[in-house]
Amino acid sequence: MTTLVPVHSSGSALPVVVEAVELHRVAMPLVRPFETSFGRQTAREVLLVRVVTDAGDGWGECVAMADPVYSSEYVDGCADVIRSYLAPALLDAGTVRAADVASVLDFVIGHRMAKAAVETAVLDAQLRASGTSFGEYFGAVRPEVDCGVSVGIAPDLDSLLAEVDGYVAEGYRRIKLKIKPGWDLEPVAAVRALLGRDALLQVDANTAYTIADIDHLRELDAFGLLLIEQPFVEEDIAAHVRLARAIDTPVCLDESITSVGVAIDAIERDATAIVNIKAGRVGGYLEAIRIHDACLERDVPVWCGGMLETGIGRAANVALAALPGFTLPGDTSASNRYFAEDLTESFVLVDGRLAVPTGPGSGVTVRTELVEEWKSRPTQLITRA
Ligand code: NPQ
Ligand code: MG
Repeated sequence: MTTLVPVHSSGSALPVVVEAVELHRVAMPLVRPFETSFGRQTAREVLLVRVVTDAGDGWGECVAMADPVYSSEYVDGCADVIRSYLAPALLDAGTVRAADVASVLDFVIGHRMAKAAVETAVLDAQLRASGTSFGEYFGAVRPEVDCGVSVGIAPDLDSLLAEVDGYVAEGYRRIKLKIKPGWDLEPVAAVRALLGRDALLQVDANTAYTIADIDHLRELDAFGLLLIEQPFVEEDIAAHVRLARAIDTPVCLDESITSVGVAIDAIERDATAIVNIKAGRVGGYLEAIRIHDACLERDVPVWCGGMLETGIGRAANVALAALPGFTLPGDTSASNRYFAEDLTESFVLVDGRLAVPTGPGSGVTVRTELVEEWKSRPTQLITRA
């Protein structure tokens, strides 16, 4: 069992001086295309941040996609804001702890995914130097986490059922189906019939519906879903309140939740009964923990979202998902759900769970030769002016 260590215990909060920031771009082929209401992905274009500090190196993975279709942030934009603003501010900040990074970067509005990657890299360096794991630092209470899997929109029902069947055979404890208008009631009915009544099943619309669809979405109540995730545009909390009043299926926000303040507001307005926590979307793991704490205090269940992370981001997500309020299986799937080969040790599903890494920092080793071999852009090095 993981030992509980307070987040600000002195040993793990030894500050570091950031001497350089490296930006690595890697193109990772996906084992199968991943289609959502916002498009079809065949590869994961990923931005990695490495900080070089006086106490050693640290890595952070940026969750932004190549194109601004899930969020306004995207890889080139993140690389630019880090190179032009975030890295120079960090290099000028002197000694910093991860807990100081948000205030150092606060002068930049938004750009949470870029900030999260930078903060995570500093946290990784700091914890590697002090011999503390992410799990210990975050307050993990279990050595492994229950895993679900997110299933893309398929070309037809037969291929959807075959894909879901494969994941069930691998041991996933919860299935999430991507839905959109024209791909909702039928696939959900077919998958519910395949899985049986008791299996955990949920859907994610990635903002594809409008309030004109409320009567239609109510038909999902027939399928005993755990939740419906983000049916409407991220800015429209009120529309989610209206749906939540009309439907029995719990409403869960993803894209809308950008900070602990927004999370509390959405909970208090009954727009969301369950919260999807993605550290990248909210500016980092420290803000993600604040959202977890606020939800736990209000008896709102949370689960850990996923952004097709490599092992670098996956390691941190698995540690986060080991906090006590994460009572639902997350999108923390095994490495082989997305990639034939990962940038770190593979995360392998055992009895539907992934183990929380126990080594210092993220606990995984970045395979720098693969980062080099698969790079899709020249590496950028940012040092003090
Ligand atoms: C979600 N993730 O919960 C997101 C959306 C998503 C696992 O369903 C490339 C990079 C493709 C990030 C496709 C899951 C992606 C991506 C979907 C994120 O809404
Ligand atoms: Mg989602």
